[in-house]
Amino acid sequence: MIRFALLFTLALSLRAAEQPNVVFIFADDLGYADLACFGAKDIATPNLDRLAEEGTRFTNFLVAQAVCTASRAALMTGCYSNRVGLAGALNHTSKIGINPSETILPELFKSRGYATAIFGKWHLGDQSPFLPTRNGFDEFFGLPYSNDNGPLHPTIKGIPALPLYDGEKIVERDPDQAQFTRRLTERAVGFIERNKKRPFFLYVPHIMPHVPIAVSEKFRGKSKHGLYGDVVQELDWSVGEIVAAIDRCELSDKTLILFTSDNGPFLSYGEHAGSAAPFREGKLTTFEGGVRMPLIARWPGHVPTGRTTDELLASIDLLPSLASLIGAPLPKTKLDGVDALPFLLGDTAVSPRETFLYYSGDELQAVRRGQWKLHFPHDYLTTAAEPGRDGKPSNWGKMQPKSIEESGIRGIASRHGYRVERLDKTLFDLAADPGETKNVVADHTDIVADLEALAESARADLGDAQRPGLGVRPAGKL
Ligand SMILES: [Ca+2]
Repeated sequence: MIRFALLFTLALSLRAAEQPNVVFIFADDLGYADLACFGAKDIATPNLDRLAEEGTRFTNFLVAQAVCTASRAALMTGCYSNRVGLAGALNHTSKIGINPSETILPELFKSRGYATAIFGKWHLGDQSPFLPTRNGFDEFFGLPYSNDNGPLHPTIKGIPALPLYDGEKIVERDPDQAQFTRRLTERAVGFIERNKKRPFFLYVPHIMPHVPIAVSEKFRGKSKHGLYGDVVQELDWSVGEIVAAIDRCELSDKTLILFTSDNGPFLSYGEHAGSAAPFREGKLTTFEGGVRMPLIARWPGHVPTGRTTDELLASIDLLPSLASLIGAPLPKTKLDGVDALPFLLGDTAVSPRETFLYYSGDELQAVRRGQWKLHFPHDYLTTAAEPGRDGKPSNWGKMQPKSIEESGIRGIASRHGYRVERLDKTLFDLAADPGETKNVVADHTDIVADLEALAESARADLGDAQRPGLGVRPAGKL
C-alpha cells in the first residue's frame, strides 16, 4: 500500500515536471507599432526584440474588443466578451463583474495543480465575488480597474481615491503611478523565484502605458519619444527582468512566455498615446488599429525561433490552446476560441482561425474571413483636429464631460475628446489595404454575400445591438 502510494506520488511529480509554466505579460493600450520589432523607430525595446528573435512574432493577432474590460473578459474566458455579458470598461460604481460561474483561465491552471498569480490590472469587477482571488488566482497585487479611475482622471473631477490591492485588502490609496511598473516587476520576479520547483501561471497585466502615464526616475528622459517612449522602455525593462528570472531559475525550456497588449492606442491623448501604424484608428474602434496587437511567444525548443507569421489568431484562442498545453479539461459552457496550440508551437504553419467577429459592446460592426473584412454601417470615434497634449485629450478646453458612468459612444466622445463619424457598409481587402482606406464592396458581391451570411449566424447566437442573442450568458451581478 505504502509502495503504491509512493509510486503514485512519483507519477504525479513526474507529470508535474512535464507541465510547462506560462507567463503572460499584457500591456494596457500599447499600440501595434510601439515596439521596435513591430516598427517603432524612436522607442528602444531591446528585451522585447530579443524575445521576438528567440520566438515567434504574430502580425495578425486580434483581441476581442478594443477596450480594457471587454478585452480581458475575452482573454479570461475564451469567448467574445459580449457572450459573457461584459463590455466597455468597468469603474468604481460598477455592480457587475466576471460571472463566478464562468470557468476562467487561472481556474484551468488551478485544476492542474499550478500556482497562479496576477500582478497588475484586473478590470473584471471590484466587488468581492469578482476579485481575482475568488476566481482562480492565489495572489493578486495591483488595481481592480484602470489607473485613470481616481483623482488623476484626465477630464473628470471628483472620482474617489484609486485603491491598490494586495490579495483582497486595499493596502494603499492613490499610490505613486511612477512606481507601478517597477513594483509589479518585483512581484513577478519574486513569484517566479518562490515557485521555481512547481508549475505556475503568472499573469502580468501591466498598468502602463494607459493614461495617466508615468515612469520611474531611472527611465525618465531616456527615450527619443518623450514620456510615452520612456514608459514603454520601462515596460521593456520589466520584460527583460521577468525573462532573466526565468532563465536564472533554469526554467527557460519549460516556460512559455507570451507578450501582447489589451487594445490599441488611446489616440485622443496625442503625444501620451502610442501608434497603431500601419493600421487605421486605435482604441475603442473596430478598425485594425483598435484590435490588432503585437503578439510575441517564446519557448525555446518548442516555439520556432525567428519566425514571423501573418496567419490569423485571436486572444479568445489562447484559453483552449493553453488548456490543451497543460491537459486541462475545457469549460463546459460554449467557447468561441479554437485550440491553436499546434500553430502556436509551429507544428503547422496554418492557423485554425479563419473568421472573426468585430463587436463593439453588443453591436456587430464588422466580420472577417481571411483577408476580407466587411464593416456594416456604424458610428466610430476619431480624434478631433486639435491633438492631445500633456496628458489631456484632443479638444481639451472645448469639452464638457459629464461623468465616468455616461455610457455609449457619445459618453466616451465627451469624456475623451473624440469626434463621432459614420462609416457606411464597406468591404476592405486587408491583404492589399491593411490601413482600411479603399472600399471594394462593389467589386466583390460573392464575398459580401458570404460575409453577410456569417454575420447573420453570429447575430442569432450573440445578438446585435437591440437584437438579443440566444447564446449570451449574463455577467456576474451583485
Ligand atoms: Ca486598455
